Amino acid sequence: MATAATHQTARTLAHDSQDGTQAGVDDTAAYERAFDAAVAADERVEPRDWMPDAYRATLVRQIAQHAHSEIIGMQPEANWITRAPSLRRKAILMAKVQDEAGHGLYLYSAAETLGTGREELLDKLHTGRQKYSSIFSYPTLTWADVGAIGWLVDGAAITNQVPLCRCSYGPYARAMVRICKEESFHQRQGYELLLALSRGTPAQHAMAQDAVDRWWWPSLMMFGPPDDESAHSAQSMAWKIKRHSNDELRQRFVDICVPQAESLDLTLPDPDLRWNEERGQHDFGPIDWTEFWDVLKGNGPCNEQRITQRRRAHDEGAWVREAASAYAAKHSASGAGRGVEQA
Ligand code: FAQ
Repeated sequence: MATAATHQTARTLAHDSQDGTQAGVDDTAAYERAFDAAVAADERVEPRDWMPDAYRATLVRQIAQHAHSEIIGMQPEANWITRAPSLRRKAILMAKVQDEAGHGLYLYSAAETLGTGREELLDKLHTGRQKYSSIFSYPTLTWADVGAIGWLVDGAAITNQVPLCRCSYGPYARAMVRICKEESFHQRQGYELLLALSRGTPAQHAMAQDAVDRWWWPSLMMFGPPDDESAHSAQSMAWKIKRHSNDELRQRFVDICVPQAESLDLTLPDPDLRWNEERGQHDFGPIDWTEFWDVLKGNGPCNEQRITQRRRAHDEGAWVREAASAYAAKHSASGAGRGVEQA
């Protein structure tokens, strides 16, 4: 049986070979076997290791979509920063929105380790060639939506992303550890916000209920299409990029939310939601997949607004990127100078 050290040797050899001569057919087959064995043994694949082109492309696709979701996801909540009802709520919301920018940064950096730069990925987002999560094409109509996003959207994100901490690709898995810690704080602030509204005046309770009514079904859609329509799940699970199927994670999320909704004294808007003794899980009603695919095509209530705002922010930030590049160039030139003097 091949040991971890053997896999590593083959993968390192593959890396050396990539640096120099073209790998032959026999070499490629050996690298593939070493890669498969490493994944089977739950070893992490690192940027300098040999990996199949399709594995690399799948990771870039998923990580890019994830990164885009984080930065587009800043918009619906940022919509309420100026109207937060207290200084405490404003400070919390600003910190949360800044965290999302940070998550985007970790994820674009993880994609860069696969050889795809941030500029290229942003260009694909801005020109509609890459997606962001369907959930961020819905509007935030009231202050309670900030609570519903924290409780449901961050809750769904954690359910989906905790298993990604064990993703086979090292840089993505490590980025997810930090992201999940922060998402956990985000989820709690949303829950606490909704609890305050739910225990407030009848009008506040109604506002919280209305937000949950609007965000529940789109949150379930976040997990992606049903397993039998999920184009990438089987291969991504074989590569241990994904550890669970879309439907498994969606079910886990429903089971987590039901008792939390009871504690919040809010109702989940699904007449078919009930405990199934036999399955030991909740049954829930049908999801409107037509709506999901329509949002993915760009026809959600806010798709256009989100991308227009993103492009504007990118254009307005051009001077920051130019200044940072000029500073880095100057710094590296003066750093090299210092190196010469010291030598
Ligand atoms: N929205 O074959 P599958 C957050 C696409 S972060 C849009 O099942 P896969 C934090 C999919 O790309 C939220 N598109 O795909 C936050 C594929 O299209 P393609 C984002 C979707 O990749 C909170 C096609 O459908 N999280 O919320 C969606 O195996 C609050 C077929 O689907 C992540 O990205 C969707 N919901 O599984 C920020 C987590 N679902 O590429 C701010 C990482 C599917 O062939 C505020 N990603 N599609 O054209 C994943 O875990 C996976 O990519 C899935 C989809 C599970 C999302």
